[in-house]
Amino acid sequence: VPLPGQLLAQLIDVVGATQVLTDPGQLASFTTDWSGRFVGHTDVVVRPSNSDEVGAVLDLCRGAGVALVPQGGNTGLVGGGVPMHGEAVLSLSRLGHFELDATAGQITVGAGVTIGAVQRAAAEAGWAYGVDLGSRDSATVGGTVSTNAGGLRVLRYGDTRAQLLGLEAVLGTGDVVRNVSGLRRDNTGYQLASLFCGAEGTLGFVTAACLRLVAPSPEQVVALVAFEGVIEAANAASLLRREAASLSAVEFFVSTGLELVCQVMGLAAPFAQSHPAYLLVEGQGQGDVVGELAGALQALAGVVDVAVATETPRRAELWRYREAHTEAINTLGAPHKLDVALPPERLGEFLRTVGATVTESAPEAKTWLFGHAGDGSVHVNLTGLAPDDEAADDAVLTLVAELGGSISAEHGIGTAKVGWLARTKAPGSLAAFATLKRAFDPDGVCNPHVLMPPA
Ligand code: 2HG
Ligand code: ZN
Repeated sequence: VPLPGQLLAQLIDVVGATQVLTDPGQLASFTTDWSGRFVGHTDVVVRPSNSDEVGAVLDLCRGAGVALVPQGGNTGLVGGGVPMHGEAVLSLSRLGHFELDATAGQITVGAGVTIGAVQRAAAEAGWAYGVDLGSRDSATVGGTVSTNAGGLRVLRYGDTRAQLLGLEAVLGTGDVVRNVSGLRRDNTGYQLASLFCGAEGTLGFVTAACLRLVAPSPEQVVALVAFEGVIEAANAASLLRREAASLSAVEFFVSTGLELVCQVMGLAAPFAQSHPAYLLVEGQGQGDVVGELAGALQALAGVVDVAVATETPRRAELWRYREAHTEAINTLGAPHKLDVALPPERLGEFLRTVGATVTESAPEAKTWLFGHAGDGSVHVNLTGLAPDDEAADDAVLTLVAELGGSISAEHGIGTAKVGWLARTKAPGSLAAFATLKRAFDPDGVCNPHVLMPPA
């Protein structure tokens, strides 16, 4: 659908000519996602600077029957923030409002503020923010709220929903939900903030959020633990949770991923020998985190080698073996990215069999496994596939559903997994989703191809 001519002029009236982009050169970075797999197209990117402007842009687009895709840091990885069907792009990166309450331990920020900026502001005020992820300096508050991003410390602090004390959002109806006062206890009816968290921009657009901060952790330790097999590593991931109260992360990877990371990043291998599976285990707190972690590691079976770090640079080096997976895998060509969850007692079985499942359905594909094993979630990256060849994705997600897991543990559904949502969601839940969508976005202009097919 071509953009109605007068719409551009009206959008310029609201946000100014410099914030309505139509030049193809300027549009390119908004139409391709970070991984390179999702390549969309659009006629216009609109960049409002506050929630009133967001509301006005939404009103104009609704009136003209033009759908909008909201975009933050464009690091979502499942095609939820790129205009795959020619939608207009609503870039929220200019919403930079910032307000920290050091007494209450909370921060109210605009949707465009990055997670890294929240972390740094929290640290300066003697607090910390519980969510951390590799894309911290690109990913924004609006995007992480809308996708309910998890990241590296879900095990300890929960996902983004668990940090959310309040929210401001413009609904598809034009109504504005504004509750960023952030009282810790507010038990007064429907939790609209929670509803917007994970809605992926399908009900309206998050413009600001109030987030809880947590106590800082002056004592930190990281151990890289090598295992004789993936089953042993998976069992250990589950057991560790009850062995150390200061446990803050348990991340998994295997020998092929580690070798690729070392080769692409030019890093020395952590151990003299290669091992089948690894856990990066982190403890954080204000007490004897080293002693606690040492005790916890002794309780594990199948450990063949351990490297421990307490000093910041060495801890960062060990983390890099895990965090650099995403970047290293992207050098092999745009991967297919799945982020699945399994019940803890099925995780080992999944990790052991998923590679063969992929090979059966797509012999040319290569499987990369890494992720947040401490909370039962794992990233399955597939390389060597055409962007739209979904046979291997289907095989993996079918296995996940058979094992009682979830087709998305942390990145959300986006456009990538719409076709599989019904595998693990019952008809009653899907009907309730559709009812909410109709009520909040009756004209279907808010990210209409994401999460569910358009009505
Ligand atoms: C991570 O855990 C991110 O590093 C990205 O969620 C996962 O690249 C991926 O598939
Ligand atoms: Zn992840």
